[in-house]
Amino acid sequence: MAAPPQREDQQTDVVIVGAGILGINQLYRAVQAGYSVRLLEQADGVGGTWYWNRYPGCRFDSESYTYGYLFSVELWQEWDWSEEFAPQPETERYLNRVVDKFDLRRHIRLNSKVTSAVWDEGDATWTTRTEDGFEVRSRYLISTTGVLSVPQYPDVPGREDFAGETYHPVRWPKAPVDLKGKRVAVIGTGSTGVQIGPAIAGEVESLVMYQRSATWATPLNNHPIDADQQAHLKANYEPIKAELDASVGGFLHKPAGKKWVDDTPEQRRAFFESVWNSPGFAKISTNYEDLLFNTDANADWCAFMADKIRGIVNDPATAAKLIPTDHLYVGLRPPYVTGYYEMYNQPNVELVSLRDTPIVKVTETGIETSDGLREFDVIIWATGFDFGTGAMLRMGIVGEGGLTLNDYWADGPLTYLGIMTHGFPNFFFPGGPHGAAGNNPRYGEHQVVFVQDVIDYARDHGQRRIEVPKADEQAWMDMIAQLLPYSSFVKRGQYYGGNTPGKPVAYLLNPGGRPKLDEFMTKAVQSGYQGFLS
Ligand code: NA7
Repeated sequence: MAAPPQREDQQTDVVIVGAGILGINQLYRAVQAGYSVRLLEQADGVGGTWYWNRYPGCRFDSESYTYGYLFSVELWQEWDWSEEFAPQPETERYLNRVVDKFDLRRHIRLNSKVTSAVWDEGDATWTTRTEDGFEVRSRYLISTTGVLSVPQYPDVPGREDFAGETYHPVRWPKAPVDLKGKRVAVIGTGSTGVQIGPAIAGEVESLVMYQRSATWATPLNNHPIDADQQAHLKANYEPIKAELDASVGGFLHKPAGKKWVDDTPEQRRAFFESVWNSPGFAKISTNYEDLLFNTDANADWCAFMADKIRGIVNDPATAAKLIPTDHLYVGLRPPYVTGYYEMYNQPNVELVSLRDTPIVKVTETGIETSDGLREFDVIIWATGFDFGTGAMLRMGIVGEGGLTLNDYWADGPLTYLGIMTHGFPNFFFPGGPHGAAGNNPRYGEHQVVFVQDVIDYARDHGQRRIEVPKADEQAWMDMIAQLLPYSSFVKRGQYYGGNTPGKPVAYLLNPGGRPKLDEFMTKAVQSGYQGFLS
C-alpha cells in the first residue's frame, strides 16, 4: 500500500520549486522578508544548472563576477572568483557557500521532484506534491525551474540499442567518468558540445563530433583573475553593481558607439579583429550597433569569422563544414569556445556533417550514417534542451477552475513579464519563458525582486490573492509580438521551441529585453499593482 502523504508546514507562506541561481535568490529574499518558506529541489544538491551540468569543459560564458549575486556586499568581498569565466565546480561551490552563509539550507527539501501543484480557490492556497509523497500547502507558489533544465534526447532509431556508455551533459554523473583511451562520439555542436570537445580531445583515443548545424563559435578569451583585478573588483562593488543593474544585457561590456555603415572596409577589419579578441558575449554587446539590424553588417562580420575559421583549421574541407551557411550571427545562440577550431588539427579528431551524411541508426556498437558505421565506446548526446517551458509543463500545475497550465499554454506560453500567467493566482515563475535575453541572473534578479515586492505589498494591504488581469497579460504579449520582427533568432532554434519535436513554435524570450521588462515593472509598481490584488 502507498504510504500516506507526509503533511508538513501546513501554514507555509511560500513554496519555491528549484534551487538554482534564481531559486536561491528568491529563497534569500523571502526569508529576509519574514515568510515561512519551503524550497523543493529534485536533485540531491543545490545549484540547478550548476549542479546538473558537470560535464567536462562546462563553464560560464558570462563573466563570473557579473553572474554571481549582488545582494550582499559582504559576499562580494569574501568570494574570489578564480577565472574571468569560472568552471562549473567553482560555481557549484559558490552556490553552496551562499546557501550556508545565509542559513538557507534548512528551508530546502532535496530529492523532491514536484509532480503536481493545484490551486484551491476556496482558501486561496496551492497544494504541492512531490514524487516521494510529500505534500505542502502554501499561499504562494514560485517556480524557479529554469529555462534550460530539461535535457532533450533526439528521436534517432536504435538510440537505446547502444551497448557502450552514453551520457547527456545535463545528467553527467557525479562519479568521475574515465574517457582516457576511449573512442568517443559527441552528437551536437551547440554551446555544450563545443565545450566538451576540446576538454576531452587530448585524452580520448578518438573523438568524432557529429554536427547537424554549424554555429558561429568565437573565442571565449578566458583568463585567470590576478591580484590586481581581484583588488579592483573588491574596491568597486557599488559602481559595478550600479552598472550591471542598469545595463541592457546585464554585462559590463562597453557599447562600441558606432555603426558598421559609418566605417570604411579597413576600419571594419580592424574593429572586427578587436571584437574577435574581446571576452565572451562582448562579441555581441561591443560589436557594431547596427550588427543585428543590418544584414550587410552581420554578413560582413560572418565573412570575417569564416576567414578566422579557415585560418585556424588546417584541412579546408573541415573548415568549410564548420562555417555556417544557413544563419547569420545570433541566428542561433552563439557559443564561446577555447581551442574548439584548433582541436580539429589533432589527428584523433574528426568532424562529421550530418547534413552531408545523416544518421541512419544507432547500433549496439556505434553510429551508422549514410556513409557507413563507426564504432564507439562512448556516445555523448549534447543535443540540448526543451527550452523555456520544459520544466514548468512537467509539474502538473492546475489553476483556477481546474485549468491546467499545459492547456492554457497549448499554443505557447502566455505570460506577463515572463513572471505570471492569467488564471493561475499567487503563482510566479521568475526566470521562466519571456524573460529578457542576456546575462540571465541579472534580469532574473529584477524578476525575483518584483515577485517579492508584490507579495509584500499584498501582505501589507491585507490582500491574499494576486492575479495578473487578462488585459495586462495581453499588453505584454502584444509587446512581444510587436518587437518580434527585430529578433535575430531563427525559428528552428531553441528560442522558438523549434528544436523540440512536437512543441508549438512560439517565441520564448522577450524581444524588448530588459528595458521593456523594467518599463512594465515600473508601471505596475507605480500603479499599486492596480487590478492585481483581491
Ligand atoms: P543547443 O544549443 O540546443 O545545441 C544542441 C545541438 O544538438 C545542436 O547542434 C543541434 O543541432 C544538435 N542536435 C539536436 N538534435 C539533433 C539530432 N536529432 N541529430 C543531430 N544533432 C542534433 O544546446 P546546448 O546544450 O549545446 O546549448 C544550450 C545552452 O547552453 C545555451 O543556450 C546556453 O545558454 C548554454 P541543430 O542546431 O538543431 O541542427
